[in-house]
Amino acid sequence: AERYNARESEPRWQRLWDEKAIFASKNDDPRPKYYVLEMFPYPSGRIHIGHVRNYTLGDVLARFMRARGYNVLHPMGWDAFGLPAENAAIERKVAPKAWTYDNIAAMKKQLRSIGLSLDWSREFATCDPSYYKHQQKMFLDMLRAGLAEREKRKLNWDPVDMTVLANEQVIDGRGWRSGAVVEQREMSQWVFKITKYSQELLEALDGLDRWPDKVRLMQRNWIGRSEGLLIRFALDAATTPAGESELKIFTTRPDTLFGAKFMAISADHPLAVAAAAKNPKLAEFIADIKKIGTAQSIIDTAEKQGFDTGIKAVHPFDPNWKLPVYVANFVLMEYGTGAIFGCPAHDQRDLDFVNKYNLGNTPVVCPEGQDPKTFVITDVAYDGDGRMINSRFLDGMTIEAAKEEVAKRLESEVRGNAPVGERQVNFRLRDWGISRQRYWGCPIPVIHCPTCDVVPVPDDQLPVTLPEDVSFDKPGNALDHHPTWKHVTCPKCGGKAVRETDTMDTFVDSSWYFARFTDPWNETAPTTPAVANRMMPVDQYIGGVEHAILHLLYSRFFTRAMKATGHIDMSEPFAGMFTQGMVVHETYQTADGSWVTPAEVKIEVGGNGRRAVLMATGEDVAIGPIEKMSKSKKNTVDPDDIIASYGADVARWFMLSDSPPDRDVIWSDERVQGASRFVQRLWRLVNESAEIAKTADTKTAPAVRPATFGPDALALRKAAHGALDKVSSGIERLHFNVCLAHIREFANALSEVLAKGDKPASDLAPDVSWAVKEAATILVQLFSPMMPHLAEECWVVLGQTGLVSEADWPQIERDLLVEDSVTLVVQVNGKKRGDVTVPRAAQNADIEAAVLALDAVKAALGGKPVRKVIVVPMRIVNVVG
Ligand code: ANZ
Ligand code: ZN
Repeated sequence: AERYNARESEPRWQRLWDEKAIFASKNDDPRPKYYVLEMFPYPSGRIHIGHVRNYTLGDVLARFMRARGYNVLHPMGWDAFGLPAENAAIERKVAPKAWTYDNIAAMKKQLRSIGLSLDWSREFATCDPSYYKHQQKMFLDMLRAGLAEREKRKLNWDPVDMTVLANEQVIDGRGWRSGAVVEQREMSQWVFKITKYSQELLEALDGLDRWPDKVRLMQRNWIGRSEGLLIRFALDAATTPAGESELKIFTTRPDTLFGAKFMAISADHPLAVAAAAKNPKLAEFIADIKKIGTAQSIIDTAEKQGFDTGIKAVHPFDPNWKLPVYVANFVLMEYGTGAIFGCPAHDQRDLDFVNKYNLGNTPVVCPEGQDPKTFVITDVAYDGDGRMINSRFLDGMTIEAAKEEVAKRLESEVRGNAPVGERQVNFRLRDWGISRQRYWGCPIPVIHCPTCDVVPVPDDQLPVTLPEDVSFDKPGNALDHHPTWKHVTCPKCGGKAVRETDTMDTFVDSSWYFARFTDPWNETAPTTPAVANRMMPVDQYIGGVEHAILHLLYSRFFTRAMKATGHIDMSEPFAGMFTQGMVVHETYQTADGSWVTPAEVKIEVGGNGRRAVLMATGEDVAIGPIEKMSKSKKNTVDPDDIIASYGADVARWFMLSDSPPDRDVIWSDERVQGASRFVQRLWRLVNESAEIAKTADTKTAPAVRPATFGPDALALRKAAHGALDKVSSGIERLHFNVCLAHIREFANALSEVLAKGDKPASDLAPDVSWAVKEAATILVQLFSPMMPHLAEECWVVLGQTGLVSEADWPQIERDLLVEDSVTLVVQVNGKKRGDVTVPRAAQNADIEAAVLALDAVKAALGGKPVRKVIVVPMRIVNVVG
């Protein structure tokens, strides 16, 4: 046969699949559904190799489940709002809309070239008014249901992108996109009340047993539930500004109360503000520490600093015990009550603090086996288990018992009508601020009226569409600068009013697109609940671990909000979640330090290992570490180039074969070439098999299955059905690299049969010819999810009708999976001496003979005669001497 020509074949099959629309799924299909979804792309302009991996993983599963008889839903769309479109408008003077849709067209063409089994009939972009119209409707539903609110709060302001960011979007104190140091500003904004579901979002994680543990753990930590005690400390009147009389703190360690050395409050705490009003030095200190920002990570790493306000707090168990109140840079206003008591012996931050200000420490928990008299803390706080010491009535108790005792006593102690202590559960999770001061996003459908305040846009006036005649001459929000767009009449009173010019965080767009895919044709509602309830949840969602918190948590919340407002009847959108690894590559750097792309470099393998040479000049380049592909290090490969030189199937096969899907895969040209050679090998193998099968059909063997199979045919059939079994269960578990190894092994077994002796193929026994055709057919079906184009071409060669993409998955003949031989344990006088492997059908006499011939048995008998041999079928042989 001629070489397989992917460049000619791949587009041809892609066109045919398209014309026949074989991947379109129907909502009234009576078969069980299976919903496979990969995180939809942002239309940046080009597909990168990470996308190819992501979509290939999903495609293998989709094709497999389709062959298994499921009504597979495998849609694709575009996460199309966002800042880059505005940046393009500023830099290149193209309209964000035109830029976005051009990119979509280009990327769609690229996606098609990968041969994905996608249902394009459901495609949409989140910037389509026909999509965001429903998002606006749901916003209004959520407003009515109390799940959306307007709130004034201190916000993270990104001074470069000129927008507010959610806490989740601030990484190490910087904007997740711009990298600029984030500032704090007090502003009004719209929030989604995700905290109403804190407990539920946490608990339901237990049921998501097809999610990676690490993702569930990250969500758990993000939600951050802690059980503790709220304690009202009285303030010593003589030292306290007028109007203030107590300080409320939140602690998870009430057991450590007798180790308290100081109190600390946030710079934003009202008591700090009151004290600063009378103390300019304190005011100056507060202004200073506010400069570093209040992001958690900054606070965790910054040096602990405090300022003694002079105020004293009274210990709740001892009216004569006064504790100094500091303003400290490591206490956050946003958590708990914005105030703490510090117990330095058992909290590292507190210890660093007292060591700096010479406040001392008293250990109150002593580790088991340690003498309390010699137990001292110097630089390292002890946060482990132990017994209470130096703690009056708590002494000798466990931590748990002491916590309980303190809680009980303070709960029942009343000061001024209220208990001094109160048990409380706190969550780190904050409500989701969704207002963005940006043009290219979904408009928030409300109107601000000077008389009526906030007025929702009436349903029949949706969508509120974005104006297209916008200018980006000034920084900030182009919607706000638009001459006419925001000026409207109030729907309630008819007076002059203005539209909300903030748009929604683009994470809102991606929080429900999976539900929209179930019926994107519905013009009047976001979903058709009966359809959404049948097609959801997504059975297998696949995407990067970078979305483990934000996108996945928002989607879980939004699905609950849709449930509360009647758009769907379930809480969890993703039954199965898979986080794929990245595609990584070596880096190359010339002597002058500039990065060069893999395409410019030739790798030479010689005696001294691998060497990289710049092809243009012949100069040596340094091989740097393997890193995530990035533009800055130029270590990227372009999917278009790969597909043009090797074909999509090779790229798919390589990425599936080289490492488990959840790990990083190292892109290597050498190994891609290996995959390419394997494609040609399969092609030859199938062609040779087809030749034999032809002979079998027409000359020596009947087309029907032979009644019996000889040992050679049987061995091949066992290899085929064994591979079928292993690959089938492997795909279900996304163990693709293992599946590919089984396919290779099976291809080898088939090759060996074809290569046996130098007999012409027509001389193969009829049962063997029949088995060869069966094996080749199974082989093609096994690799068809991974290399669908090659598989279609091979399907034709094998004389099969229809498309392999539409064929049913082969039936496994289970009796072929039974092993031929059994291994029995051999004992002499009850003691194990070894084992013996015999044919499954062996008679006892044969087994006895085999056992007695074993050297280990002879040695154990030491020349003594054998009295008896007992065979326990399939398990043990005991020789009695
Ligand atoms: C006394 C104490 C003693 C504490 C001890 C810890 C160890 P989680 O588990 O994260 O909820 N804390 C409370 N509010 C805070 C705030 N706004 N900013 C900074 N820290 C704050 O942490 C609860 C613990 O974090 C609380 O328990 C409090 O310190 C501190 F040996 O109280 B603890
Ligand atoms: Zn009005």
